[in-house]
Amino acid sequence: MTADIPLIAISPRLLHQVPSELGFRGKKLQFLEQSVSHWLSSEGAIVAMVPTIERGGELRRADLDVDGIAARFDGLFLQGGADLDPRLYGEDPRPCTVGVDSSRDRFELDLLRAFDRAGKPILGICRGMQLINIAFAGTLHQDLVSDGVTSDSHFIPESYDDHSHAITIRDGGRFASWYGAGQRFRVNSIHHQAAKVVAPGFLVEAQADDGVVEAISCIDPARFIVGVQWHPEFHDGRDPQLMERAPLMQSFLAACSR
Ligand SMILES: [Mn+2]
Repeated sequence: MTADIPLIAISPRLLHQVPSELGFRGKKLQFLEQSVSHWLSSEGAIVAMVPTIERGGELRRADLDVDGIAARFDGLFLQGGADLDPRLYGEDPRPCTVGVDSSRDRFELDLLRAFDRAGKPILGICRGMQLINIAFAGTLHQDLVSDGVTSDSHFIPESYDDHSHAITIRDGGRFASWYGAGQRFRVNSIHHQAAKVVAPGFLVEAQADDGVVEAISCIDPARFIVGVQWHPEFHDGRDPQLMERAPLMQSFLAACSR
């Protein structure tokens, strides 16, 4: 492997109950949605998924050396997925919180903290941004509509990756230097939760017109920890109106190469 090609770790999504037609009787799957790795690969990264250790296997969680993993990789990429357990940010789960996967939550928090200890860059999308926010003591809206934050939906399941809305880039952050302060873009939106209290030490980088926080980053310029609420992996050029995804990925990979 060439030293200047960044090697990026992706944590898996977990499928605890595999549909019987797939043939994995009684087994669990750990998986990656391919547009995520295509986005990383399109800018020259080498991508590897880092499986977790599940209860019932031959290994125990304690056998997983997350610091060893963080030492080997140049950066961590956190995918989207199920809602985070609200107990992680001090709330009881309400019925609007769905599909909590506590084993994934614990594993990704362990990984995130290990990469941060190692001083390695971290980029999170959707759930990944929410994970970053709560890892550094922020909180989430369990549901944007029932919390009265917005009447506009940020989540239209039947439109899925075709649904988009406008955001505005705020002054003074990394996104302002990559995209221009005050610039407006359309971004894809597939989320019903979002940051409520933004983690101390983090900056709001972009917001939707209803005020929903759409991007955050660590204020410390030496630590590249960035989250976006949208899915840049779906901004693949099919819809030319959507925000260009390359400057974000190029900045992440440049930080990973340093
Ligand atoms: Mn949104």
